[in-house]
Amino acid sequence: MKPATLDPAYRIEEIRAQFPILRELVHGKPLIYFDNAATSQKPRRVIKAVSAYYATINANVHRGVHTLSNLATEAQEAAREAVRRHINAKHAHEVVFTAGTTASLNLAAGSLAPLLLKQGDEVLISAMEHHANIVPWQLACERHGAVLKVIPVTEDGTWDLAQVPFSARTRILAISHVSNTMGTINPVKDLVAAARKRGITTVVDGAQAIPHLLVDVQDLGCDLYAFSGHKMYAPTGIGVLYGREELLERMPPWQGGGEMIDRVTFERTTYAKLPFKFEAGTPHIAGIIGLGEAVRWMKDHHLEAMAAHEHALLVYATKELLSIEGLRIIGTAKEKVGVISFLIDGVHHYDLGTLLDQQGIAVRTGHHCTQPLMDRFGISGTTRASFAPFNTIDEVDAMIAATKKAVKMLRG
Ligand code: 7TS
Repeated sequence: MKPATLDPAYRIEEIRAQFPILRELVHGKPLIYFDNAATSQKPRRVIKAVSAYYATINANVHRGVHTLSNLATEAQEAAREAVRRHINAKHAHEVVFTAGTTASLNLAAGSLAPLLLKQGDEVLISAMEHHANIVPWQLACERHGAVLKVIPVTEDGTWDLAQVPFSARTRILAISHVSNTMGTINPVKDLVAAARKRGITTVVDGAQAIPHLLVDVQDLGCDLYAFSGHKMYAPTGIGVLYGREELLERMPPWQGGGEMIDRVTFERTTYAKLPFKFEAGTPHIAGIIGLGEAVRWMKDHHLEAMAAHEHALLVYATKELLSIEGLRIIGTAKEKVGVISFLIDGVHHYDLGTLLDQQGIAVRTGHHCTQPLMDRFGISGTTRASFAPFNTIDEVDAMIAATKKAVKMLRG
């Protein structure tokens, strides 16, 4: 039975035609790619934009007076403006390019800590954070004698809002918008508002939200918002740290080097204006241009329509998976993106992942860089399927059939 929620107006074949990788075979089978939360596939437009940069305007940016350098600079800054519009930042200089979410969060922690943290102060995160939103804060706390506090997670995989350990010493709140392991869409706006009332600086890890939700940083009200290009159809090695202008102005630079300075002497260096103060060295120009094109692609193909399609796949896959005896889903919140983590009695996730791969089906297995969340549920890992706009009901059916077959085999 196909679900009635699949929109017949959604032009899935047109979307699929834009992803060259979908023509690849894996173990002789057509690729079924359900590992989109790890990294998304790239539409042809993005691949073309990257190669066109190298083939026609490759030069360093913000440096030369020569034509190519000016063209590369224009293309880079047009991408910054595209990203600004996409997340509704007030100013383009509030968009800082980094190497990815991990780099953005390290920048945030590395720069905010000396500004805000003193002995005995507290940084508040949640129990569902990716390691990239745990370890940088741990390092910062260790350096400054601060303490890491954690918002607990309920059985269905949401924040326990009755137990948010705000205190008079909380200086920073760093939380994910969407859980990479469970797909939970968190009530970020409410928690950010509560934190800001207390004068707490707020940092949001948007790595898993940005591919699926229309993110409006002004509406969310957060101070900093981090994300990666490669999870939103852009190349690897490029990401963003959005920052509210007033805060970015106050934050000290994180890395030093070329292009982030105003004037250097051996006695004293003054820094460039935003965003360049935080962009030391030659940037990933091709990646930035690819990110700009990915943002335009998402707009042209209506992110909301794509997200609605992913949601229909989520509802269908959840129902079908639950028909497998002994299967348990980790993360059953009402508000979710198209991510399902599951466990099956008597079946190791690694074995299941390997057998699915033999059928051409790519899923992720393991702890998903959320070991404390695994500890919370008393498990070592899960199998995770994560959906994209090009996935189909037939592909979900193939995964269910392959899973049932694998379960039979593994249980003997
Ligand atoms: N934060 C979240 C919520 C993530 O999901 C990830 C990557 C990161 C931070 C780090 O992003 P990076 O681009 O700097 O690596 N998450 C995953 C995942 O779920 N499977 O592979 C990578």
